[in-house]
Amino acid sequence: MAIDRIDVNVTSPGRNFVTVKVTTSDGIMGLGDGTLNGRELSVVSYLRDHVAPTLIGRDESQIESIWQYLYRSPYWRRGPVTMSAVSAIDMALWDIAAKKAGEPLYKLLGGASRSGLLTYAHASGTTIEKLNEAIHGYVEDGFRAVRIQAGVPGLDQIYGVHDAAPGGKYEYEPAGRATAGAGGTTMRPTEESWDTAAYLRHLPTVFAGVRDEFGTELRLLHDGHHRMTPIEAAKLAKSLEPYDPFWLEDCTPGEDQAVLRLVRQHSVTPLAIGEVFNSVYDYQTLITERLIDYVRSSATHAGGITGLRQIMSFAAIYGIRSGFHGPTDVSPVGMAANLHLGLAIHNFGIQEYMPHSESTLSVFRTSYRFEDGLLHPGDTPGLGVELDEEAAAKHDYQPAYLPVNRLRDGTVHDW
Ligand code: EZ4
Ligand code: CO
Repeated sequence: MAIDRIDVNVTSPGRNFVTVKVTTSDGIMGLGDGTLNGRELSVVSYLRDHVAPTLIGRDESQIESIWQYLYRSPYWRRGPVTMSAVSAIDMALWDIAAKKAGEPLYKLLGGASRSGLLTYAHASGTTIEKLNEAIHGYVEDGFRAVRIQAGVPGLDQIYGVHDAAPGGKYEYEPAGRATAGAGGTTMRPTEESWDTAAYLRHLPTVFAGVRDEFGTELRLLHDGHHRMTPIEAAKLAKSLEPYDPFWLEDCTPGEDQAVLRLVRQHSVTPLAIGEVFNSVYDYQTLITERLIDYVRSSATHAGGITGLRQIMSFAAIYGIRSGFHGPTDVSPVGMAANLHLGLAIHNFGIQEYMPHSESTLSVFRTSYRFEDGLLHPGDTPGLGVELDEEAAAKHDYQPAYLPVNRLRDGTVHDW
């Protein structure tokens, strides 16, 4: 059989999503996620203009061969736009293969290595009290791990920090949507102010406040969002040690792999990096020198099931585990891909889970489930996600950008 059609769906139920639909000559349909937050339409063009025409008529069961073709044929290897497009096609082909086998995808990946996936939620609050309130909600829901982000006295809005609605959960979407300005103002990323010294002083007190309230058992994670210099990162990692963090994520911009040596020299706090990476080469130094403990990539940005499995096989040899990226900008299709792979691989660590909004879930119907702190991809053949195209068509694309971080002196800061 062969690939007959490739369609690209763009929808915006609360936030933007790019979904590929591959249809085979015998009428089987597979879905893949190619959502690249803030750069969605570049991936749409890449898929429609440069990928779809080259794949029509190919044998859809040759997943590895097609992956290698898409990786090598542009000449310009890697990069987030290319690899998000590769991810979308790869996921759709795996979805088709599993549907044809009549099995949930994880069974084609070697079968389940565990009964469910340890999962962490996002708790945040502008104050320690509000943060603790949010954590209580997640603990009551069964979560055994939470990522904690808190406001810093003297700083205004901080990336990833938002108080939960009363009685509700954290539904924070970091990408700001365009507001219709008079005469059609151009949408720009907002600029948020930042002060690393204040953050470094404050964060250990946040961890202390949470440990006081919840004791030692609950796993606590924290995301530094690439905001520190190497020595600042080392200082933070060291100062969090008494509170036994599960991990410190993105303490420095991950592309400068060698600086993690410095952080390692100073601290035993476990480190996680990789949500902005898109290939195994981005991890070469980090993995071979065991500079991280968890791989943060997602199937959506690291080349689909095939690309992410390649990274995890490499990591396995060095005893490094998964901590796949699962924010709301990874669509339910991408989330399902993460879950199937996570259930199958031996070096699974933890899965991030930021549940999608009701609006998103009315467009994407999922079969994955959360029970007793664990996620499971479900047993529907394939990835187990359906796209309701009629519902999707009601949500037009809206430009939205992530904010940019600036130090108080106005310098653009990395994150
Ligand atoms: O900033 O997915 O760990 N999770 C994160 C996310 C990312 C967004 C970027 O699109 O850091 O909130
Ligand atoms: Co992150």
